[in-house]
Amino acid sequence: MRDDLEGVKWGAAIAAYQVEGGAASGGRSPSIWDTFSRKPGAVLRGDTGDVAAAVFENPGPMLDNAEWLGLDVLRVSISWSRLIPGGDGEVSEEGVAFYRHLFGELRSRNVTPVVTLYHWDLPQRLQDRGGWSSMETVEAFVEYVEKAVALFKDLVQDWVTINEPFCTAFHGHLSGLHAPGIRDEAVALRVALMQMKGHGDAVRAIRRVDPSARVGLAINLSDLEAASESDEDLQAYRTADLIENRLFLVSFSSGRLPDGLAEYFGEEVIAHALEEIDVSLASVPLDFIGLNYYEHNVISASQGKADTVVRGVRKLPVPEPRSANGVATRPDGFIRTLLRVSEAFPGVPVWVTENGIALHDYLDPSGLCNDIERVDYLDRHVEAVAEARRRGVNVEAYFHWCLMDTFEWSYGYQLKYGLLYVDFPTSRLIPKASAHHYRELIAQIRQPEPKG
Ligand code: BGP
Repeated sequence: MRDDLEGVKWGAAIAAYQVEGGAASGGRSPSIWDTFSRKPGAVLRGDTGDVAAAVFENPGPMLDNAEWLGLDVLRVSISWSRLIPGGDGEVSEEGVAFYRHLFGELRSRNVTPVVTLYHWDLPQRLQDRGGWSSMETVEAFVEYVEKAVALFKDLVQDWVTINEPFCTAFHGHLSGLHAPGIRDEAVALRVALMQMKGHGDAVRAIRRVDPSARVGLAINLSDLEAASESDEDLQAYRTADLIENRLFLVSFSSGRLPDGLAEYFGEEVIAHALEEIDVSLASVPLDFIGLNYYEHNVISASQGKADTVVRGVRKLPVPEPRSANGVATRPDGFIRTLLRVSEAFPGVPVWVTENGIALHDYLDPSGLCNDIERVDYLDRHVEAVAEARRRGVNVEAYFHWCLMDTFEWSYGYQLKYGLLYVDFPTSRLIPKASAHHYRELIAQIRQPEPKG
């Protein structure tokens, strides 16, 4: 056993819309991603999650692979529109049966399910009534959360309320890169704050229904750096940090909006976004804070191609090593971000709810996927976890994104993050070199130190 990693739980993550498929099966109603992926130009090549990795139809191979890997934990999400097809109201028995089977089978394989309640797939019916900018959605979310926890509390102890509220707010409602594809800055800020309300209310609801549950949230933070010491670049860096990081880090941890927001959005937009919302209620005691870490960015004042979300900012192209979608591989940024999140949430254990690298993976002529870049990435990021722990960060769990290749949102099926290669036409799963490596790594870390 490596002392510096002792007790860390090793896992992987997936999300419902990205792997389940069965979009029209089992009584499921459309989510905003079903609608969005059909909009011409929204997703690369018009790909959709209709079939994805066919986990709804046949979860067995995924479950067997999670066991074979020796995972302690698997982070999955519930498709809200599979469980409650109307968005609110009646629960679908077929939806309940699917998730009871999934969670029960994981447990029987000694893999503990960690369940995300909202991973971006809002029922379309709620979007039609205003989506996340309407209080109806927040209320429906809390009702859905209460039902889900009551239905599954005998099988699930660990809940993540919302995945990456930044992306839902600013990619779903400003850059338009994600569903529902709205482009309106004021709406994006409103949605950010509505999710803060939704999170706080959901945590309280979970504790009411199951006082022994463990509850957290998954925020994505980027490690940012100013391109130069010039006033313009430093200002751009501060603005990017405000919108991408501090808006969420400060609000969720301290219950107040970070300074600088009024200067950026204007008083009127903020006042509207805050209607019926008390930000102090977003800061609730958590059992863990989930961090999704992918990005390190160098920020300059915008000249040329501007950022799709933050005004006046440009993210410079990064040098190698980088992912297939141009994201820098920076374990040092991971360490800094782990330190930052644990300072913001003193005493709260940190769970790395996602971390991984996109590659253009393929099967070679021998039928193998030799993803050596991911093997290296895993080694360096697991080392970063160890280093952060040595520096006092209580990292309790690490979930690699992703257990398997997925429908990767607006990148469709082109980008691959999986430890398991998915042959999409047959939904066959083939462990990549990184899966074999992760399996050995986990086994080695668990191995008692030889005596003597
Ligand atoms: C996170 C999402 C995941 C997955 C991952 C890929 O934002 O929670 O569902 O899509 O990102 O990262 P990227 O956005 O870099 O493609």
